[in-house]
This record gives sequence, C-alpha cells and structure tokens, in this order.
Amino acid sequence: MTDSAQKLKDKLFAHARELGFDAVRVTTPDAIAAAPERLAEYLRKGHHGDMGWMEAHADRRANPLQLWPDVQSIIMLGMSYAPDENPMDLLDEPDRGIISVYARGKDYHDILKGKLKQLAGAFAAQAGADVKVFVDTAPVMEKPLAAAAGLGWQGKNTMLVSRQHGSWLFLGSIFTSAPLPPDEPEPDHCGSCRRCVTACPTSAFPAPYQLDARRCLAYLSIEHKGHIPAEFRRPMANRIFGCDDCLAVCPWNKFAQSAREARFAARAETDNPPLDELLLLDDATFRLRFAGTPIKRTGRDRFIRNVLIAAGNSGDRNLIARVEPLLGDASPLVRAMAVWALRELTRDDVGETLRHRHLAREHDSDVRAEWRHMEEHAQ
Ligand code: B12
Ligand code: SF4
Ligand code: SF4
Repeated sequence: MTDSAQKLKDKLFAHARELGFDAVRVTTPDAIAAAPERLAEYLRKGHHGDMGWMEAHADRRANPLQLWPDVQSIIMLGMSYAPDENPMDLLDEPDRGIISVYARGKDYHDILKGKLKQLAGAFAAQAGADVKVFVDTAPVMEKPLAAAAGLGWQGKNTMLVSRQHGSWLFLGSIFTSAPLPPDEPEPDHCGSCRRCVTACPTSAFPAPYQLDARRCLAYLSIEHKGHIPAEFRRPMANRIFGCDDCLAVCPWNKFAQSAREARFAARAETDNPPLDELLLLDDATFRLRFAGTPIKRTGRDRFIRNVLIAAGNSGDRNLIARVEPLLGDASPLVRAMAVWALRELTRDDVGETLRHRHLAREHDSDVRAEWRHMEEHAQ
C-alpha cells in the first residue's frame, strides 16, 4: 500500500471524527469469510421470522463483492448513542411504556446518512474514487464487517460490542473503489460472561452468538406485523418499542461516555410516556407525536397493539376506561389486544369480565377468536 493511500486514510479518519463519528476503521470486502454460511444457517432455521427481505438478497448480503463488484475497501463507522441512565430501571414503572434507547431521539438513519454522504463526498473528491454509503437498510452485514475492521467484536448477544463504547454504537459504512490499508480485527472479549444470554426475557438466544428473531421483543414489537403470540405478552412487560436488556447488562458499557450527538437524546414525546396518554392516540396524533423518530415506521396500529399489552401487564385498573373504547377500534390488531388487556386487568373480577365480553361480542371474528383463546388459557 502506498504512502498516499495511508495519507488519504489519515485525512478520512480525521474528517470522520470532526463530523461526530466515534469510531472508524477499514476492512476489505473478502474479510467476512464465515458470514455466508452463518447467514444461510440463520435463514435455514427460519430465525428471521417474516423478514422476507433478508432472504431476498442473501447472496449480496453475505458478500459485498456481489453487492458492488468494484468495491476495494469498506470503511466502517460507529456513532455512540449511549444513554445517561440504565434503560432497565424503567421496568419498575409499569404505568409507563419503555421505548428502546435507539428510538428515543431523531431517526439515526437520517443523521448517519447525512454525515456519511458528507464524508464520502469529500473522500471521493480527494481519492478520485467511487463511493457508496449504507446504513442499516441495505443488504450489508454491518456487524461482521465492523468486527473485521476492528470497531469491536460480535458479542454473545450478536451485537457489535466495543471496548470504548460498549453496546451503544450505531453502524454505517462507506464502500469505495479506492484501495486503503486495512485495520486488524478486534478479538472476542466476552470470555466466560453470559449476562446477555441469561437476561433475555424471552429466551431468544438458542445458543450464544445466535439469535432467533421470532422470540426477540425487538422483532415482535417492531418488525412483526401480526398478533404477538400469547407466550410473549407477559414477558414483554412495559416494553412498547424494541428492547435493550441484552445490551444494557453488558459489562463493557461501563467504559461508554454518554452520546455526543444531542439529537439522539430522548424528546419529551418519546421519553417513556405514560400509557394512559398513549392509549388515546389515533393515526393523526400518532404521526404528529412521533414524526422524525424511528417509531413512526411501525404505524399507529402496531404501536397501540404493543401499548395495550403493556396496559394489560400494568396491573393498573385505572387504565380500563382507556382500553374499553379500543374494543371497537378499526384495527383488528388493536381490538384483539384490547380484549387481552381487559382480561388481564380484570382477572379476579368475574362481573367485569362478563361486561367486557358483552362489549366485545358485537365485534369481528378476530376478537371472538382472541376471547375464546383467553378462556381456554385462563389461569
Ligand atoms: C435484521 C436486524 C435485526 C433483527 C434480527 C437481529 C439479528 N441479530 O439478526 C431484529 C429485528 C431482531 C433486530 C433487533 C435489534 N437491532 Co437490528 N439489525 C438488523 C440488520 C438489518 C441485519 C442483521 C443481520 O444481518 N442479521 C443476520 C444474522 C445472521 O447476522 P448477525 O446478527 O450478524 O449474526 C451473526 C451471529 O449469529 C454470528 N454467529 C453465529 N454463530 C456464531 C458462533 C461464533 C463463535 C461467533 C463468533 C459468531 C457466530 O454469525 C452471524 C453472522 O455474522 C442490522 C443492520 C445491517 N444491515 O446489518 C441491524 C442492526 C444489527 N440492529 C441494530 C440494533 C441497534 C438493534 C437493537 C438493539 C434495536 C432495539 N433496541 O430494539 C435490537 C438488538 C437485538 C439483538 N440482540 O440482536 C444495530 C446494531 C449495532 C451494533 N452495535 O451492533 C444494527 C447494526 C443497525 C445499525 N446500522 O446500527 N435487528
Ligand atoms: S433485545 Fe430483548 S428480547 Fe431481543 S434478544 Fe435482546 S434481551 Fe432478548
Ligand atoms: S454481556 Fe457478556 S457475553 Fe454478552 S456481549 Fe457483553 S461481554 Fe459478551
């Protein structure tokens, strides 16, 4: 590798830090040799659930050269979103919904993409090379690439863990046709620790380093479009959007400084709001409240489905008055979870249960099916 390639890399790294990236390293497109088979196994076992888009471009996802044959170097970047407080503390406040840390501020896709474009544009002009930028949504295996570049290692929770920033790094990449000196990978520092595996409320890790997304609350509450299977509703507690438990328990977080990017900080609207407020949201007020955050992606119906599960788990009978009107909601997802929540909130009160049953009787087959299911499984 020539001196000029090293100089280009030094300039690029300095610019990345100026723009607010907390970590930047380089790897090559052939550096993730184990990834194709591991991705194939993940898909074979159905661990991706109904995220069909993971299967659709599996070849390109597993091999950066299939995505772009001209790529010579991959610049991996991380930006910290470390919170000030432990997000698990909120599990003690069942009347509030826990929104996972990554979704509390402005959408990270927008923030990272803007900065990546700026950095890549300047680099392309200096290097006389082509560039492409990716954050999250492209068929790119960001975690194995970041580990190969040495930003950290993939922990037993499958996340990229960093010695400086713990679990709290967003990842993005710049693919370029320019040859750059690659960095060394970071060795695995999990050792005998298994905290993330045992902390998971839904036993979503069939083995360390492997995740079955179908059991993961991040998948169920955000990606999954249908009903959340009954076995996961109580373990969900008050987590209404994503889950951070397997990240929050990682001992490497103790080295993390709070995020520098102020736009990742929780806004008043997303700062773990009271459930009684959220149960009132219709389409328009949902969109207004969560504009610009990752939460808007699920849409109102899936979000209220999650809020109703949290209401059912809250033990707070004051919420009954807010849940009852949702028995007549236009969305079958919402109606069915209203039935479930009312049943959970009135489990010792036969009179109330019968009244709700009467209220629900007029509604569609989804509600009736949910009610039958409740009665079959009532404890
Ligand atoms: C699909 C996806 C999800 C799915 C599935 C997650 C998963 N682990 O597969 C769901 C919806 C569940 C999800 C959840 C979350 N996600 Co997500 N997700 C993605 C996405 C789009 C693809 C991930 C992927 O390729 N999975 C497929 C599997 C096969 O790959 P893998 O996870 O790397 O699995 C590896 C291990 O299983 C390993 N392996 C298997 N066996 C063995 C054995 C040994 C010994 C070893 C060492 C390794 C090993 O090999 C596989 C390949 O490397 C990425 C963005 C991207 N384009 O990469 C974001 C991404 C991974 N998500 C991210 C985040 C923040 C989250 C959440 C924290 C959000 C939240 N709070 O709710 C949770 C965390 C849950 C968790 N523990 O994974 C960040 C993670 C940043 C980081 N520091 O790692 C990413 C990178 C987005 C970004 N650009 O920042 N996510
Ligand atoms: S995000 Fe939550 S549910 Fe998903 S694997 Fe981690 S601890 Fe388990
Ligand atoms: S909690 Fe322990 S096992 Fe899990 S990623 Fe962190 S160090 Fe590794």
